[in-house]
Amino acid sequence: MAFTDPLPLIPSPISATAGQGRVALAPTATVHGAPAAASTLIDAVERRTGFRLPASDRADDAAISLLVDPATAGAEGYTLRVADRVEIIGGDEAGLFYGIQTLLQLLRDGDEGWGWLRADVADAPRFAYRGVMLDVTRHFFPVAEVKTVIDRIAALKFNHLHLHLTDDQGWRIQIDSWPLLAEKAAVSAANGDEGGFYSKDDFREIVAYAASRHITIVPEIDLPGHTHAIGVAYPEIVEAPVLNDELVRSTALWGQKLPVAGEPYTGWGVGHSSVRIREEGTYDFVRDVLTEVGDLTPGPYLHIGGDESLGTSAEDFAHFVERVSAMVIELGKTPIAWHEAGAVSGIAQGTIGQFWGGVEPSEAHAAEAAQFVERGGSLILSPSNAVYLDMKYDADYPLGLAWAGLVDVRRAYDWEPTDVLDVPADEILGVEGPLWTETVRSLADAEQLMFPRIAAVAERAWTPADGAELTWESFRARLGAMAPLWQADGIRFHPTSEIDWS
Ligand code: TNX
Repeated sequence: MAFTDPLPLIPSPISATAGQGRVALAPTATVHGAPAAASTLIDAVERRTGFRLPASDRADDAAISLLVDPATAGAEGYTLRVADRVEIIGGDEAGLFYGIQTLLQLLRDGDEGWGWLRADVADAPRFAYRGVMLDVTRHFFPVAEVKTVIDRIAALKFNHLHLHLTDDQGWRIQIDSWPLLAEKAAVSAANGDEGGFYSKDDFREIVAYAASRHITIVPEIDLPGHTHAIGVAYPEIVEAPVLNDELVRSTALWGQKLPVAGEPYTGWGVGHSSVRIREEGTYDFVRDVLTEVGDLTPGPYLHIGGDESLGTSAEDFAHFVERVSAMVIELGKTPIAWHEAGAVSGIAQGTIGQFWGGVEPSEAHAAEAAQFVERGGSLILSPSNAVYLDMKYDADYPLGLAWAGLVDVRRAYDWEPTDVLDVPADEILGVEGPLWTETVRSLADAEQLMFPRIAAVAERAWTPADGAELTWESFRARLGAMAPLWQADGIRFHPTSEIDWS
């Protein structure tokens, strides 16, 4: 990039001033800081350059010093100065971690070898919740692949990973009190792909790995719809499939079989399944599942789904959502639900809504979302025609769906969170980009759909609305400059022609 260009940073910081040129990075440059932060930096530099910077316990003459000082920056904030020495001061440990991520984007290879671009940065996030959702049901991602996703999103300063753990096509988490879920309900996935599930130790490993990168895991048990797989293990918990016109039509369109009670479902249809709302046994099941998942999860949230319950009457849906949202509160967690659950007036106070309508929503969707705020909850924004990472980039793109529209990088970037719904700005907890995986059959597929659009989601979630670099032209230039970093990390991004990749 030319000298007058913005510093190649995504998400763009609150303030960033470029200096003249680079500071060389010698393999002997010492790093001083708490062990966790120092090794985050040392390991990442090694992955990029092949050399391992030495740690030092001497603060005064370290080439790179990593500090925490709450007086310098607020929660998750940091300052970073790259001059003859490098100094990062986090407002807390997360802030220091984000400062290190920024520094890594300033690490560039050139004729004179490796060096940092000189910069002076002061930064903090706009939203407390910056999320990505991974649908591990339609396609199952083993633990190692989830860790890779965690590394990739942490580098963009996301702090939540929402795991969509259950759906019609498969159940992905071991539940000791209902052992047949792992044994029978986990074997399938969409398209006849291989299933799988996380044992409790697997899940703990994911939670711990995420925590070491300042990411909170948000587990979702999707209820009362999206529950066909439960019936493969425990038929007494679910109703017979509801074969509505839309399902029959779309299933025929995709050339797939209709769901059959008790058999694994591998199609893409939605809205055909429901747990038995009026049976007490259903609530024993749900309580056991939520208790075990809650016990595995140190984070504050339990996502209870609530989307597309098309086979459930409005009264039954309300009955279920009231009881289950209250159950989550009793378990000491904060419920999150997809925005349809906002229609339920008795939903537990403080439930957080996840909005998936468009950036210019229908009145019905907007009203459902606004209800969460009326009842003391806040909102996570996932507008489907901007941040759904499973939408096609363009009509010819082989992966993805198009029901919410085509989402090119500009579409993913050009929207403002506070303009979507008529709610006070401080009721927006944050932004999340979901990756549904009906068309995804490998981590490589997932990466292509995520990257580069996920960078747009990251910037919308992090950078304040009045940020000087918050324009499409600036973003486009900065995004192009990510290519060498992403290539070095082995990210198989979609090299869309919208961007001039450097
Ligand atoms: C809608 S939007 C769903 C998912 C699908 C997705 C595909 C929402 C909360 N649910 O069940 O996987 O569309 O794009």
